[in-house]
Amino acid sequence: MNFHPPNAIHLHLIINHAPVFGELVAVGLLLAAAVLRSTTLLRTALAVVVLTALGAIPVFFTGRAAADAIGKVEGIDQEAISPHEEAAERFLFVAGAAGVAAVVALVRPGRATVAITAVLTLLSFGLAGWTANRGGLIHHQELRGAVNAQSGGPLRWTAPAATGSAISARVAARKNSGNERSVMESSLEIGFLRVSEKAAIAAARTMGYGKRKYSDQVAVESMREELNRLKMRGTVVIGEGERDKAPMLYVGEPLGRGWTEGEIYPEIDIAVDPLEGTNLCATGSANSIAVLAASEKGGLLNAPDVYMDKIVVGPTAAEHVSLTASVHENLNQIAAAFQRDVDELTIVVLDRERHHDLIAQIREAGARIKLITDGDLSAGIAAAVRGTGIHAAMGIGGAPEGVLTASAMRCLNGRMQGRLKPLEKWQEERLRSMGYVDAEKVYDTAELASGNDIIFCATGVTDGDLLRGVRFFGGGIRTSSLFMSLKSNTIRFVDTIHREEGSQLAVSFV
Ligand code: VTB
Repeated sequence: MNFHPPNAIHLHLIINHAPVFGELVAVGLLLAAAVLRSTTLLRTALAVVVLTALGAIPVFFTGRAAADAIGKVEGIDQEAISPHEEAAERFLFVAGAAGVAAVVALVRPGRATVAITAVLTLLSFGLAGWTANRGGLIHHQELRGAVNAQSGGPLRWTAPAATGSAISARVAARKNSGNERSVMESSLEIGFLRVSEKAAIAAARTMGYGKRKYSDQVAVESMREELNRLKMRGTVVIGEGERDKAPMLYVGEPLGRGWTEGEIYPEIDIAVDPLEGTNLCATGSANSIAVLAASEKGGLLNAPDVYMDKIVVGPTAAEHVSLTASVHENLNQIAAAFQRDVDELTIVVLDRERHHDLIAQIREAGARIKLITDGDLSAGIAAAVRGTGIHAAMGIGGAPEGVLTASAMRCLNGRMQGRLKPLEKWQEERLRSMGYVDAEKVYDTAELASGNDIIFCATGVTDGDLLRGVRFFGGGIRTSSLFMSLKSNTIRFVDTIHREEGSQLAVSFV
């Protein structure tokens, strides 16, 4: 069992009910004294009013410290804190006045002093209740997270904050500056964009070195570092391999600040390909990209690291293809969907020996072929975007990249179908050991990427069909990314200029 020393938030949560309770008792005693005409009860009531006013002071200070601590937790609804603080401030003022009046009434009992005390006490009671009500609107989960962030331990008890205070200037300051910044910072989505941008920049610095492993390694390191900065409890579901084989971004690796800072951050599954097309980057060839997809827990298939037979098309032909149909049939269907002849289609295929038959069939059907040395993921994305001149990607590539492609298809309304293909003996065994027994099963887009809240992000490393590569120039770097969110239904082509600190660089339109 862990013990964590109480911090300001703990203390505030523990004592914040006292003023409400004190005012309630005082009102009850005042009423009873009036009904029973009892001086003893009246003096007791006045003493309770004084004690309650005094008791409000520590609540005031712990409340202020708690507000400061919560303010450090990004993502919290700051809007909910300020009304609580303002209400608490008013309560403290009136409760203090009631306390002073009660002291006067105790020292010089008289109708007027008792009446003034009674009115102020009733008002205090109302304000205490209102303050508690406003405090209850501060989201408990976030409060819990703030406590964890402060003391490193979980807080089970989540009573609503009641009284607490801060001066108006602090409230105004938070309203004017803090809110906007924290909303910006809490945006996880934009954080993912930074991850792929940084990985792409790291890899691009090694372009043409002829060292594909090194290019991959720098992209992995950069991606991992940036992912660990994000406010999430992320878990890698598609990564660089199994734990014993990959030191970084291995399947199952926890990523993000949520693992140390508490439960307020969302649980997220992450699929990464820090450098898709390592050879392309190593040789300075087109279409290498840095990629990641994220979703709510369970939203991305944890695909085994084997091969996958794939067909990828965009929305135009999404309803017209099937991996179980022949190549001929699929091409005819795609052509019909695009309202053109088969010989006006361009199909991307990885230039591999295993595709000998596929290539022959496509040629026989009459479609044009773009053979690529690597990178069927970026080819798949290009196929789903009109204007790239690519109408489909077909053939056998990596299964993990298939999940990433499917994530992109979910965001672009495209379609991807895949069938797991063990090309080597160990892959067959691996599939069997993981429970994949149906060798013919065709996985559709939504089976590969089933999430409702999918983010897909790709940044060009080298120039490509869809994205420009990273460009370096004195004082800055420019990146080109595709950044999509299924939930917000947005597809963004993001052109970012990363200016070096102190750089006076003029921004160019192109
Ligand atoms: C590569 C790579 C692809 O699949 O081809 C790989 O370029 C597997 O194929 O982009 P090989 O083992 O024959 O190289 C991808 O990584 C993705 O599917």
